[in-house]
Amino acid sequence: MTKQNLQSNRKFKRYTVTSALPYANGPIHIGHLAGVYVPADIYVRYLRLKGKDVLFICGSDEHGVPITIKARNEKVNPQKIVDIYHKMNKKSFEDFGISFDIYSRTSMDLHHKTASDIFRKLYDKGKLVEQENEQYYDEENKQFLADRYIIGTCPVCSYEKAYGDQCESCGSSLSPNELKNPRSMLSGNKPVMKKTKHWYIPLNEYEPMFRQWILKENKNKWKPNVYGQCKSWIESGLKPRAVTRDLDWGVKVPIENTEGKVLYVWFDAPIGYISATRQWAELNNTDWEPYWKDKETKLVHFIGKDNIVFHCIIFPAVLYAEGTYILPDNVPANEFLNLENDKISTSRNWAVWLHKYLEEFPAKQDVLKYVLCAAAPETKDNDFTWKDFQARNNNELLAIFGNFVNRTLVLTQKFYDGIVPEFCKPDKAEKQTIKEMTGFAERIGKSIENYRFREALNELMNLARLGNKYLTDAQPWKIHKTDPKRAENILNCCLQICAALSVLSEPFLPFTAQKLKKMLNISPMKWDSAKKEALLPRGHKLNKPQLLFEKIEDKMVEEQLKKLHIARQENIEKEKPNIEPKKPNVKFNDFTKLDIRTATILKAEKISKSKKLLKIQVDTGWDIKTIAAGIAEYYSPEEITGKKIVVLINLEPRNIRGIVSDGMLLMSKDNDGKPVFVTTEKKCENGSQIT
Ligand code: B3M
Ligand code: ZN
Repeated sequence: MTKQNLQSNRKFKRYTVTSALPYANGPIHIGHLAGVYVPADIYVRYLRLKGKDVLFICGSDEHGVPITIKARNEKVNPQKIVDIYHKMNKKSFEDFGISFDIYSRTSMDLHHKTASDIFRKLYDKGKLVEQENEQYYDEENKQFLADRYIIGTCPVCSYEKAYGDQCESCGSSLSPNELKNPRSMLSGNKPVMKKTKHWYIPLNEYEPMFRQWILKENKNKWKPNVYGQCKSWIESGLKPRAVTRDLDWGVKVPIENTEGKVLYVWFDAPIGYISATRQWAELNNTDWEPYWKDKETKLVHFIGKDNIVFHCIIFPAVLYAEGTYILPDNVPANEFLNLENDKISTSRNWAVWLHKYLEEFPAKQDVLKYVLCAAAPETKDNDFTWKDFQARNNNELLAIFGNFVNRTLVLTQKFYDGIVPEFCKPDKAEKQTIKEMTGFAERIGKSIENYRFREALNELMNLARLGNKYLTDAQPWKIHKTDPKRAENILNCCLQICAALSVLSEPFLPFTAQKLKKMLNISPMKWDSAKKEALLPRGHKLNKPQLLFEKIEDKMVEEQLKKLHIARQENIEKEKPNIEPKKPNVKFNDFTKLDIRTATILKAEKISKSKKLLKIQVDTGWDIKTIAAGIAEYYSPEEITGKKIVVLINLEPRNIRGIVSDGMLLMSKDNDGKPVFVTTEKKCENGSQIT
């Protein structure tokens, strides 16, 4: 990232740091962590070590159509879905060491009140535009259809299961009336167009404000990827944005006669940061407003790139229109993290789930946090691989950081019985090393303040490299008999570096920092104490050393990759419940015994004693056959006469209800379960072989 987005040195009284509220309809995965929560936690932990007043906010985003769809698929109430994942995600974050001050939720009453109060204030101030337009309506369910509840044929690629807002096959973003043959996901019926009223925030009216606030004031302060997205949104012309929806799950619209309408999820969700702050203030018996209304507060939103417009344009427009809130000082959005060179996908189960990782590696939170920070998609999409995870653990954490600390502490135990030795008349090497050590706190801090966390982490590792190299070069174990004074100076110097590491690693490796402080027998220190030349006084008693990291073997990597592929395969089968499970493999020779031909239906007739059967005569090119087919409930004899079909012609004849059926039509089922004929893409002569 260029040095252009240097943050101003303005001092703030307090910091409100938010991180995107994950939808409570699924677990947290490494993409969420790398994109949002790891950088946010590093930033907050650093600010706390600098003695700042910081409030770190998160919680579950519990409204929105994806949750209602999942609830519908699982035939439960949406509240049941959000209760499961709110609890799971809250615990995962806690176990992983993401240090929120509160993990709230938008289904709580206080949020409904906060969001509807803000909406109502905008409504009363005349800041919302009322518009009536036509929307798709499901007459059977007496419900307007949100975009995701409408499926149809994509106008771009003809994919038959495109959603009303997006085609997942070709990625086109769509609007419902562009879909061919639109169907309701609720009833399967064709929806009708019906008038409905909604409220809009006229973003276009705030264009001058955005041009000043973003395009001028934040041009060199916000990350280029964020600034660029906002710029194109503003330049393309801001339009009124709907802030209500026809849905029965969400924050009710606080206006008379709006039954069945709720606030648009992206109107209410960011207000969830505010309601979470109110909840935190109530729990801590303090005032919430300074964190959202005092200009001396620095507001920072940590999000992924898909949320930029909501946090830089829509939510600020709402707060600006409300009139008493501050706007974000920065929105350092990250790009996306891929997994093993493929997009992370919940639906395809292509992910490393945080709760699963914590089950398998209960004591390796810091390793994952380290790797996700080192591979963070700060300026472009990046890739997580288990090989890289193993390499960074073994070659960096273990071989540099862990190895340096362990050798220093073991040698101090061995030569000085775990007591910090004297440090007098140091050599040039010691003086130089200590001087260099004192410069890291400032550099790492600057990188963090500029949201360059990969750079900050690398600088932390440079401190460990400094110690590791100095110890290896100085070799105190060789001279401690011949030059005991020098050996004392060397180990004292190394111990000071270990102490500096215990302070400066806390934002990145909190569990390791805690362990290291325990071994050094020191209590938590402020960030700037690492600028001092001596953190550990002579004579200070150390505790017994223990290993900070352990080697990760190839076997672990192989196991994880295998799990990933199996999980994806299982998910494909699970995700398509109406897909018959695959039959056991057959040998090629078995297949070649089947004689499958193109054919034409010459004649069809109902059978008196059966509702299901039709007696069909087909010309197979080889002969004329009679076949009994169970399709009478779906097709009339007239409509199938003359149809080109495909037939298995060497099936042993069977007697079906008095008919000697001599062959089998090949058929499938459409999305509604109706039998459909298999046929060839182009017209073929009767008798053409299917191979
Ligand atoms: N629930 C998460 C997402 O888009 C969305 C963030 C809300 S932050 C207010 O992945
Ligand atoms: Zn498409």
